[in-house]
Amino acid sequence: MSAELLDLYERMAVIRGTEKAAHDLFMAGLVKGTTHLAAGHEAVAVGASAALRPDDYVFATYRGHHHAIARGATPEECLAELMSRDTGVCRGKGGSMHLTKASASMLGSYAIVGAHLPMAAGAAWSAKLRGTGQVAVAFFGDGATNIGAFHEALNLAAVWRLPAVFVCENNLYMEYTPIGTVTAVPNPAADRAPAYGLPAEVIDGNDVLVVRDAVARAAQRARGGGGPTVIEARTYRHYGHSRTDPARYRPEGEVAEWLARDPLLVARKAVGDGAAVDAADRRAQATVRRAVEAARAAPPADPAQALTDVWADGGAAWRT
Ligand SMILES: Cc1ncc(C[n+]2csc(CCOP(=O)(O)OP(=O)(O)O)c2C)c(N)n1
Ligand SMILES: [Mg+2]
Repeated sequence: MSAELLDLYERMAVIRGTEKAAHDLFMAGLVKGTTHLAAGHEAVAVGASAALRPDDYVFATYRGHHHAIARGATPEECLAELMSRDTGVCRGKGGSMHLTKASASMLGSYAIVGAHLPMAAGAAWSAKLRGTGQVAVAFFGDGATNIGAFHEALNLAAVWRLPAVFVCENNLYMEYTPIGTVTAVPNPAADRAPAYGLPAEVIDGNDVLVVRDAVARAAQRARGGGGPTVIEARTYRHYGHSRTDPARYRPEGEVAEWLARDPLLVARKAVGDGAAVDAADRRAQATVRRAVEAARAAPPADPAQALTDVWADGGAAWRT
């Protein structure tokens, strides 16, 4: 049994539990605003983080709780943020769609589809200019590949040979629309990469080790001056698009097929020691239970904090 794989399993189990808690808190009316849950996508976040340096920059979408936690935001900070509590990762200012923790190089989640891809290119450019060896990773959905900003970011990153990694979480849907019905190529991210002279691979996004290895290869290439890589990780969301969407537009057979390839099940089989995995599950559940209790007990966001830690007054320390 690999200790590393068991650790990755537990990290995924913590995210899964946090997403379930976020869903339950939303249904109880305790979440302000919306939620886009990433249950089912855990292997992408945990596998990628396992391949990155702590100071590598990460940018994610509104479906980004898993990336924030994988980078080091605690479940408590995230749930408190969803509930607009003072202990939230952005002290209640961001909510579910804007989880940012600069001290963990989690440079945010973004609600505008595709908007963060050029930002990730900018972060990669800054790393290149400063010669730090950092890479910038942008996670985005399949739908984002039909947005102009995706193409602009890939082009510029290719021209300037930026240390960037573009990771598409292809969950087959953009909101309620199957991506295949609105896209000219079968692999929405990977098939566009050659237009910019970039290498690409389509991988099993539900296998944490496959993701780790693909991101490690891309990051190594980027750090060595080889430029950006596009990775298309095929995965599936277990909940609907957002809020209370029951996702009835998805064929039953398709859902069953993907649930059978749940990233936690895949990792459980690979660990091969049921007792060790059960113990990891219990630890993860306890972590999430404590996080829910702490977030529920936390004081509301303080209006006096509304203008702190934003760009205008945040200083430049986060950039170093
Ligand atoms: C520029 C822009 N257009 C439309 C929307 C509305 N919108 C929010 S999520 C979404 C679907 C995006 O799908 P995808 O990129 O596949 O990400 P997923 O939600 O599947 O993770 C859309 C169209 C938006 N937020 N921004
Ligand atoms: Mg999608």
